[in-house]
Amino acid sequence: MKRYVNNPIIAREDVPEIKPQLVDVTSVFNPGAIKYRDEFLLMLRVQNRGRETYLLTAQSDNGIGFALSKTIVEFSGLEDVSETIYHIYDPRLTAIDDTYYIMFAMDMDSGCNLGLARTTDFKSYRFMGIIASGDIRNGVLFPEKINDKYIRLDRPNNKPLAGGSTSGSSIYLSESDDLINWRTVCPLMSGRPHFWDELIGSGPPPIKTREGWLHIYHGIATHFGSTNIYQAGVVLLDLDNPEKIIARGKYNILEPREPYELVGQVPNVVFPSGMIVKDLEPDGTAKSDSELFLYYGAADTSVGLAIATVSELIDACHEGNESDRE
Ligand code: BMA
Repeated sequence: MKRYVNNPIIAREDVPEIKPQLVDVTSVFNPGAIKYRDEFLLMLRVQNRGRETYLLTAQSDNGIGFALSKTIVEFSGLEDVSETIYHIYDPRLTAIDDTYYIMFAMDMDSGCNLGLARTTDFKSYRFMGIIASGDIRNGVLFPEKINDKYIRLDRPNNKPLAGGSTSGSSIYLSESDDLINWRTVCPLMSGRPHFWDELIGSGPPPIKTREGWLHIYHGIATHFGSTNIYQAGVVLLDLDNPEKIIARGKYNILEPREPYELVGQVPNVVFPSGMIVKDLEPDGTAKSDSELFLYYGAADTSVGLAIATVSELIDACHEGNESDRE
């Protein structure tokens, strides 16, 4: 993908002062993204110097210059959760009809759970519940039901990382009738040991194209002595049966190269979390010649924008697997 020339598009200095929580903040990264009333909308993860996490929205008419809201996102209904919630972060946004769903990670004593909330106006937000517990994150909801079921991808954490934390080596597909109770259908794809995506997790929710569901995920190379390297890659899933992988790119499509990706709170990280396709067919399918904006966290410190066309990313799914198309 091509980086926007004036990256990062949002940095800590752009976060408005909201006293007492957000004053001279540390970082802003890993945004969810969605088109809302013809505008580009991001939901940003902001961290203050107490290492507390807050979510803020930002809006733009061109997807590049964003105005950040002066109000912190608050979810009604969270007060019903009896356990302490330390952080809510890495929101992924999905529109289904006129409702916008936000799926996020929740750090709690019981582990990292997956939570779901909804809004219709990006002013008031309703927490709907904890939809997976144990140790799981990177939950992303598909923008429509398939075979009458809601579908999500998620990533249980089970592999130890150098440094003591854990991460996952497989993305799973789950289904639900009501968005609250979910059933694991199958493991969808696994990390590829020794290569760029040894551990993996979903990025933004998949988008519908004529050729399949186009999905960007992150891959972590863990075999370098000093650091893990977070990169982005692509996979194409069957439209009617997303358990079926049509093609998975052999190469990453974005990797840490620029100083703001190489240096920061967590070095060597590009973490794709939001994606907006500019032009859609009347039925909501992405036009293949449309530009696609990918928003990503850079070094857990700022927000980068990378751009490609839909067809370039579909080609990238086949790259290195040329026999796929014969
Ligand atoms: C992942 C998550 C992300 C973070 C990334 C890089 O495990 O915690 O929120 O951006 O690590 O530190």
